Amino acid sequence: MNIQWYPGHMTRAKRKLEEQLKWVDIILELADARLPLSSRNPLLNQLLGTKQRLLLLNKSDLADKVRTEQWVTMLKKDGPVLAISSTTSIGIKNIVPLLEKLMTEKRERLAARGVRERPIRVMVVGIPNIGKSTLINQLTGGSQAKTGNKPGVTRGNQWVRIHDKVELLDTPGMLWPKFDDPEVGRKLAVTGAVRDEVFDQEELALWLLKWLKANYPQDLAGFYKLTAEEMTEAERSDENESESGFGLELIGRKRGCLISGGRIDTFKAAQIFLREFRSGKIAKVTMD
Ligand SMILES: Nc1nc2c(ncn2[C@@H]2O[C@H](COP(=O)(O)OP(=O)(O)OP(=O)(O)O)[C@@H](O)[C@H]2O)c(=O)[nH]1
Ligand SMILES: [Mg+2]
Repeated sequence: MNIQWYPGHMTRAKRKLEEQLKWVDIILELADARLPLSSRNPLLNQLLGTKQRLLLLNKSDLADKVRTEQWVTMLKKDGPVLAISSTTSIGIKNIVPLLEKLMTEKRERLAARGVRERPIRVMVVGIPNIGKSTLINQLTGGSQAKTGNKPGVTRGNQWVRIHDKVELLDTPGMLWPKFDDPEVGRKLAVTGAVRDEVFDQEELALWLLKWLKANYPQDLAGFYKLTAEEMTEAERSDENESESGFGLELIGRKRGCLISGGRIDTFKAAQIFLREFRSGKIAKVTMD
């Protein structure tokens, strides 16, 4: 799938990242704990070269806890990893000590060359809306970095000092121009990394509904108080794609999305469903 929407500011962000890289000691890469594979930019390996990296699985409060632990264990084989949550402060206090540990060797090298001790320079990178600015505010205990519940909030790069030990560089979220696997695009869209205008919201919601039914059926049924009969009804709509929208009608009925003539506003139902999913209220999910 080729993404026609690769916004200009992301191209600029990429160039800027390459420029800033030489000033930076460590990269803090934020990925989504719900998508430990799909939310990592495949271009980063080329862009960052051999620069030290700490991987943070953020939004772990929204992910399947057991699966997150499994992912951390697996990903640790390639380098340091922490599961965190920037809004609930899970894992936050482990970040600075780990950065200092990772910096020890470089510090010693710099000291040997007579370079005066200076704060560790850390660049925070990751897909849009993953929580880079929120994390920076959490670490500084302030609100210096602008945040928002939609992709594309941070535009320029901004340095923020945590204390005398660490300086953080906030960067705009970056996606890559082409998703080889269309599933990756959908996963990124339902978790909020892609602007809503890019995908047809009803199609996306239907895809998610199907996915939840397959992977977290009890959570789905529990949240929308779906009877066994209603779950089967939703399944039938899967089998008959021409009647698609049926699953959304079910959600719409539960949420009172009515239009004249007693019909269901499936667009509104899709929006509500996606919003409820993103808030983590339906289920704590891991999609990779
Ligand atoms: N549930 C949950 N929400 C989070 C977490 N971290 C960030 N958020 C929310 O995610 C949204 C995006 O956060 P930002 O910090 O603006 O994201 P960003 O990565 O800076 O986004 P861009 O600047 O657009 O690239 C906000 O609504 C945050 O409150 C987390 O760990 N858990
Ligand atoms: Mg930001």
